[in-house]
Amino acid sequence: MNAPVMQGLDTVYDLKLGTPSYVKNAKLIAWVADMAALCKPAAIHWCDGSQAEYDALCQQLVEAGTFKKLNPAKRPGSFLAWSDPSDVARVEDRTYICSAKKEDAGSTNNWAAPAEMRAKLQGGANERGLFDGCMKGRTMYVVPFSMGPLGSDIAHIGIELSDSPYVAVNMRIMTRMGKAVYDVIGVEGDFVPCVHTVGAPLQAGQQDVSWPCNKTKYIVHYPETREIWSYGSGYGGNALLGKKCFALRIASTMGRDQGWLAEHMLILGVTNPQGKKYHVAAAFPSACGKTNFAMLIPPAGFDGWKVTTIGDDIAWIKPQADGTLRAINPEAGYFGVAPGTNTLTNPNCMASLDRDVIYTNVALTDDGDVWWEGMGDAPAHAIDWQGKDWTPAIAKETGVDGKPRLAAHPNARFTVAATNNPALDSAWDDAKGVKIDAFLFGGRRSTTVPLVTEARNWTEGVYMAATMGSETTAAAFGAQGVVRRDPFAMLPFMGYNMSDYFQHWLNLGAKLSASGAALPKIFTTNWFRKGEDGKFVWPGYGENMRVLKWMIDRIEGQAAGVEHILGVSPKYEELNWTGLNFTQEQFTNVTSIDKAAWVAELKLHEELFTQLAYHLPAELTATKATLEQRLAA
Ligand code: SAT
Ligand code: MN
Repeated sequence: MNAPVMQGLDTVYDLKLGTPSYVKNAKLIAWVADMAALCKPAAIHWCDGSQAEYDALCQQLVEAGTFKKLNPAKRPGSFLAWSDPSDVARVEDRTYICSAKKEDAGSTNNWAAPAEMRAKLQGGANERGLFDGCMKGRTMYVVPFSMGPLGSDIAHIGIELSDSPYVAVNMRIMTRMGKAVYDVIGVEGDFVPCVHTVGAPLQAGQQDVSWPCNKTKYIVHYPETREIWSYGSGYGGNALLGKKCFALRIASTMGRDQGWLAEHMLILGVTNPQGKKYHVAAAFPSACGKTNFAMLIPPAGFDGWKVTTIGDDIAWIKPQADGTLRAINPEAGYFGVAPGTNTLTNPNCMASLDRDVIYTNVALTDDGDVWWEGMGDAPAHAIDWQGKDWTPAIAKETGVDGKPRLAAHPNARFTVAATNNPALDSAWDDAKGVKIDAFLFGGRRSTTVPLVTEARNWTEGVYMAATMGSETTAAAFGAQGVVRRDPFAMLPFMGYNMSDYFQHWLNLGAKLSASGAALPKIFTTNWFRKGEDGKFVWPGYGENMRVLKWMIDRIEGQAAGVEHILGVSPKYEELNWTGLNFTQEQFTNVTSIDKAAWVAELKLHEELFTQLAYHLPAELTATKATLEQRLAA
């Protein structure tokens, strides 16, 4: 198996696989040989996940010009990468769910027939595939990773083949990556195969660019065979295939088939002064403050309260025999949005970013440090994320639409290990996961949606999550600030038919209540209502603790709330206002329900339901009818 001679389309190809002796998985070895034959890399590197390997790859990235080593006195162990200006976010219009049947991908996903897509990517009778020879002149990294604590019943294994050393080092931070994974899969164990290429083969003697990528991009998922194929992008969610591709799109289909949930949710622990601990899983669309909420520091007036992070982006949740739901964070690091992060909005995050960080698309200061908009005082001079001189004056002169030119891309990111987080929960790596007490769904809405609402029951909670809307952000290519429906904050990450997913949630609720267990409560929040001056009314960030505490009071039966058309919201006096000057009038501003706006909102729900008509659960249509009756009354 070790020295196959591979017949490519245009050359005879001879490459030693160099499989390490500790790799014993037959399916893996055969697959790597097949993929090497297809992609034709110049070499294969089996990652062991060691610190020495990480350091060597970072050094290699520095030499290639992809990484700049930051000033070790300011940011020890840290690097900065600037991407190609065209490769800065997820590409939703290039993302495909290639299920055997189109209706199983559903109307919210791009679909192509698997055979057609395979011909395009791998090649067909008369067609040369995009992956054919795509890694020429490059090294193929074999990246073994566990999503979730190694060996946990809730965890799953993936192997990513990538020609990007940037991907290899990011994956080491974002997942449990390395040799130990081979022990978990042993000789016969299963894994999710993930193939990634930047799609920029190198000719002999050709000088490489610092961020290779291709104008053509394909982010492809085959749910039935649980495979991921990614072509042409080196960036985040397009290239770190453990994250959205596996942990959400592929895992959601595994969850559908096996009875569990893969969700775009943070998981936090909140401990009251008496030492009682609760766990909340919360879904927000990308770039809506999930990382901030997961690392929240309780404000004045909350002495003795503690918030700890289990995860900041993704939750895998499995029902247990006793009717409870237990959740793990499948990731091991954070790939967070830098702009807007500072010592006021997220002190724990800023502390996490002191050392051993990979920054992407932030600005480089003259003293070898990083800067981004919203970090604090602007430097007198910096090099922006596109490598150009930047000063506050230049930014003003060269800005567009009266807005200064940005030093950091609005979707600039940091990659950092969870273990850097001072608020990391002691159970974050617990193989058993944590018990979920409440779910929270929050969109970004300038109007209409109140600060916090508790659903009356599981079905109404599923309805609220299913019809959630949010204004778009820089995390994906396309227009920003437009309201779009984002069911469960999963719209870009759903691996199957959205209506089947709603049904899966309803079924799970029914199954759990049949076992007699108390279901987790479901809440919706909106931190983003704006006043007539166009400014956010709710202060957000650490102050969100006030809302979190009310939710816990509800769990404990200690707050009556007020019932309204949508559910139950707090009375002004039910929130602890110590240390914050927030008037009854401001509170009304963020909690009021404008009937006319809700009549219009329900029309948008109707549009969504029309789009999702295939397999739409009858319970949701009935819930909508009930809401309409309440509105009309
Ligand atoms: O680029 S990622 O998909 O990894 C981050 C995000 O958009 O939430
Ligand atoms: Mn996310």
